[in-house]
Amino acid sequence: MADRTAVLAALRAQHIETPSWAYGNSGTRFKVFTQEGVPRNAYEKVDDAATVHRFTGVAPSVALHIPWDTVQDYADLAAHATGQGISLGAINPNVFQEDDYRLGSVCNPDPAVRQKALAHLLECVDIMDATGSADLSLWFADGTNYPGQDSIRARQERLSEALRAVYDRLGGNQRMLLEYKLFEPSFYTTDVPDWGTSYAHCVDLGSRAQVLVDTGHHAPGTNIEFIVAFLLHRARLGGFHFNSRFYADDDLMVGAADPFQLFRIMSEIVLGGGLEPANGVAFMLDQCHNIEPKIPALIRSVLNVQEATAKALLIDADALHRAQSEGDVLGANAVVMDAFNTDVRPLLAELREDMGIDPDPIAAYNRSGHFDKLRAERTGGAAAGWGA
Ligand code: PSV
Ligand code: MN
Ligand code: MN
Repeated sequence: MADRTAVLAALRAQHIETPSWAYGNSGTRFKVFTQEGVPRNAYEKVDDAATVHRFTGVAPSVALHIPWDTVQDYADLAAHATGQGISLGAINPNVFQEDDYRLGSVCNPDPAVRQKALAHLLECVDIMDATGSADLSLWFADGTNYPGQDSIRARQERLSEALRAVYDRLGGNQRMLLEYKLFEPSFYTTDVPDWGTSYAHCVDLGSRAQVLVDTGHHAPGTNIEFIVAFLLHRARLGGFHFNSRFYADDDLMVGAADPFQLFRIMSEIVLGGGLEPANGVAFMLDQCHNIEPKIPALIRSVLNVQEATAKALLIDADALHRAQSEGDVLGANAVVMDAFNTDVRPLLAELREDMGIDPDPIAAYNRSGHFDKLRAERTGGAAAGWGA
């Protein structure tokens, strides 16, 4: 059996970062739904992330999206976060929401547009210097809609050039995470469509360029845990954007659509040493809560990651290795399934009591009256950016 004390210690040490944009109003291209009590600015988004941390104990940082979270003084925002018991996490530049980016950002055929996009990416590294953030999290909407629209090869050259300029600007302890996405908003080609493209660019750049796996960015049926195992083995797994999907980039709560897939991913992480802080795997959420209340949805999501991690930690690694080396197919599979089928809720309740927080974070949040306070205080909440 896995050592109980070690399992509890690993769970206590795990950090799950929430995204600022999940706290604001959001929707689909059909409708942005407004909710009561949502944050009106970056400071209030930080406050909500701190609330999620207070009730879960394992979500001590919040990712920012620039310019959605633009403030006058980023060091002041970082100090505000510290005062709330959390820190500012990954910085996510936005090079997809201006008319200039119709044909792309850093891959655009127009050098002036490429220059504008690059300037924004570099500005985001300046922001990282002020916030103390370690990770620049890059997602490009770049691609084409029609065969012949642009040269696939030329676009790769332009991408390399921009990434190199940004990489060379990073400070010694800063990293670049390069996210891939199969399609959308481009439907014919996407300039970073898959982990292989991201990996190749990262290898060209250097060890501080790492692949970011957004779980919603794959074709249906993709074996995401294989990608995770491969990247971890090659020391190129920078982190995750967790969410779940039924069809495409649904950005629903992680673990809601396929808890078994989340467990399989976390199993590869645990077995490959990816929970060790030294390996630098960032566990981040990238979700939108269009129809459900946001803070409890984020608490639920953090708990879902934690439950999958706990089950993965319960895998009896010795028994698994023994079965694997003996070629015992059914035995090896049974070890993994035993862990998945374990109810870890009592273990996690015990962990939370040890940490001095309520064993049932959602019930505790609902009892706290916090939402009534937000509803009364905050009027005219901000859109996350997606619907702005
Ligand atoms: C768009 O697909 C996206 O969901 C990417 O996953 C980014 O990480 C996120 O938006 C924030 O820019
Ligand atoms: Mn993402
Ligand atoms: Mn996405």
